[in-house]
Amino acid sequence: MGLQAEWGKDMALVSGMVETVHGIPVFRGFLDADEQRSLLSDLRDIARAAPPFSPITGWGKPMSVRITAAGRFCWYSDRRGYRYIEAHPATGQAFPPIPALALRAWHEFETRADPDCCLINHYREGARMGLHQDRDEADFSFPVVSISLGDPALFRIGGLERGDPTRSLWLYSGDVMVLSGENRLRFHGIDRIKAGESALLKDGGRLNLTLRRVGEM
Ligand code: MD3
Ligand code: FE
Repeated sequence: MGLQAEWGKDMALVSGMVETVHGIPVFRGFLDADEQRSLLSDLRDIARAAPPFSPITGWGKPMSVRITAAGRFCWYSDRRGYRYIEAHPATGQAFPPIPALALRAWHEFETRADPDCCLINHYREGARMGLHQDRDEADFSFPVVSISLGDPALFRIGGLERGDPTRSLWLYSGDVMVLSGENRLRFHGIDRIKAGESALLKDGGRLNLTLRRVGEM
């Protein structure tokens, strides 16, 4: 996991690939194939205990993305509006613990505290996520760490206002993106999924994990 440094005679070669968009680092292949399979197996257990659901938007329409979570908090929406919840809407149970591999990824970027939410978004073919800001968390000084698994997704990122110009990039299985500082409040969304590209998920599609701190310290 992470960036491999190879020490030569008088220099360090960094073999991990880092791209930036708007100054946001995207760590390509941060999780190798074995790590992706291992994380996926943890996510299957989580989905059994806390079945994914489609939140209902303020307009009364179900979202195309299915959501569940690990950790204390899960994002939720119904006709009354959106909020973070601490019990699964169907089972009434607390959400399962955050997978160790996801925690390890977070700790490569943030050591002040553990995340208290690992939101799990499941995109099937045709699913998308409209442009939005994530601003219902208590402390924006904590980053959001995103992990992509499965089929590629066309990610769009803009500025601090909805109408600001946007840029797009593809996120691939194993990629990790870190949103911190001024980037934490940028508008962003997922325009589409390129189905059938990755064999990681048995039925295809994409999973995205976002590690965050929702509550107060
Ligand atoms: C940029 N998820 O769950 S992850 C979300 O791929 C969400 O499922 C998308 O947006 C997905 O809220 C994008 C990357 C991401 C997450 C949070 C951000 C980008 C962000 C917060 C601020 C700016
Ligand atoms: Fe978001």
